[in-house]
Amino acid sequence: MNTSIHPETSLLDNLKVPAAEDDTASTLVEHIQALKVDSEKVDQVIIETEPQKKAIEVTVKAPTKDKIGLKYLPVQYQKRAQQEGGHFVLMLAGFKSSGKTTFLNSLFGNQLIDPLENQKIINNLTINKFEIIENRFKLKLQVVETCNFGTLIKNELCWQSASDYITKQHQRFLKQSQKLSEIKIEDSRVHCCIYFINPLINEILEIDIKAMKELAPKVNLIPVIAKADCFTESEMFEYKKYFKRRMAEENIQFCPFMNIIEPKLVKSKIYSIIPFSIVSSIDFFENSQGKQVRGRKYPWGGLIEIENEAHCDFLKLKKLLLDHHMLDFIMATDLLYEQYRFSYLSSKLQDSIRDANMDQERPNIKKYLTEKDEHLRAMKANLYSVQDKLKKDLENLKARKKELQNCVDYLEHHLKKHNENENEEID
Ligand SMILES: Nc1nc2c(ncn2[C@@H]2O[C@H](COP(=O)(O)OP(=O)(O)OP(=O)(O)O)[C@@H](O)[C@H]2O)c(=O)[nH]1
Ligand SMILES: [Mg+2]
Repeated sequence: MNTSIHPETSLLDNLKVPAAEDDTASTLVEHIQALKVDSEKVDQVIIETEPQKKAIEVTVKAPTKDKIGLKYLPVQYQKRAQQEGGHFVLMLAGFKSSGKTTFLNSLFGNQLIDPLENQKIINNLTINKFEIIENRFKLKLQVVETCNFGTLIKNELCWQSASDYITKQHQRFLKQSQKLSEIKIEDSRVHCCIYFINPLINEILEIDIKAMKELAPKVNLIPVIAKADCFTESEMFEYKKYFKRRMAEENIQFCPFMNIIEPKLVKSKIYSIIPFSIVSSIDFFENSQGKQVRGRKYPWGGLIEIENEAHCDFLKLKKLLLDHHMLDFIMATDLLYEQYRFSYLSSKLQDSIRDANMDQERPNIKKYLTEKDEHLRAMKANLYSVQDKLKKDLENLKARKKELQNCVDYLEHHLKKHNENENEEID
């Protein structure tokens, strides 16, 4: 229930609550009376009544000079954020020499990383940390860049290191948050991954599709067409159409978690523009209006101004990332992390349920095995006795055979003798 109170009249007169209807109402009245004392300093107060938790809005005139009141809460937050600073982890993924480092330098208008400098590569990734200060606000920036993408022997898995890195940071954050420790958790979860599509006209490489399919569900992924100055305006228009169609066919969704936080942002500032056409440079040139602009100048005299929205989408992406929606990316990362945590913990739970079931089943299995064991032992004993019996029978047969052989020998001997005697008598 919302009730507006005119400052000229009493709080109680304006409060449309039935007089002392129940305990809640009378408690509320006490609350309001107590508030009356301080009401001069308060602009808006929200009171929650127990147990129904109805919100009652009270509007009171307040002098502006005192910096007291809820309206100054955002100021306190702002002050605190200013003191603490922020941190952002940006991943740049894509083919070798697609312009990742030049894009980073252009984004911050500074040579943060020298593209020609040899970087320490671990697991096909380089990691650089920076502290960027703007108007006394400190931003800790961590940049993770893929290396050797597309140049490995097993190229079909070249995105694996980027994907593993993202998962590992979630794992690390989960492990650290499970520890009951006072130490502040170092959060290195990736807030945004800019994916540099290989600039081929009328084609998206299978490897790019596989990589985006792998990364899109894990991180706020933004696809960009690197070196967009290789495209004409109509080629770019057609390519963007083709890209959107292919992504729909492959069911690849970009920044889906942003939809929960900022559905309008996803539609208007991400989906309608992706893939962002990017031209990067940190060099300044004079444009046709005599203004110094960052751009790329070509031998035939043409100039592309990277921050001119008529030339490419660099400025739109810069505004999205740095000026207006950095916090949304951070919040969407929390949701992605929660999704990771949920699936990790539920798989752990399933494992322990399986183990518990095994524990329950263990006595039955043991009984079954003992029974089988006894049965086998009995069968074995039976076999031995049959074997003994057969052995004995064989021995008896052998003895009988011997006896019979003796009889045959005896008879043959006597027959022979008898024949000899007969022959002698005839002679
Ligand atoms: N034409 C054109 N060239 C660009 C653009 N961005 C970068 N380059 C050039 O592309 C080359 C490679 O740029 P890098 O920024 O080093 O590319 P990378 O992706 O960081 O390269 P690796 O770290 O080696 O994978 C350089 O010569 C850049 O000047 C662009 O928008 N247009
Ligand atoms: Mg690089």
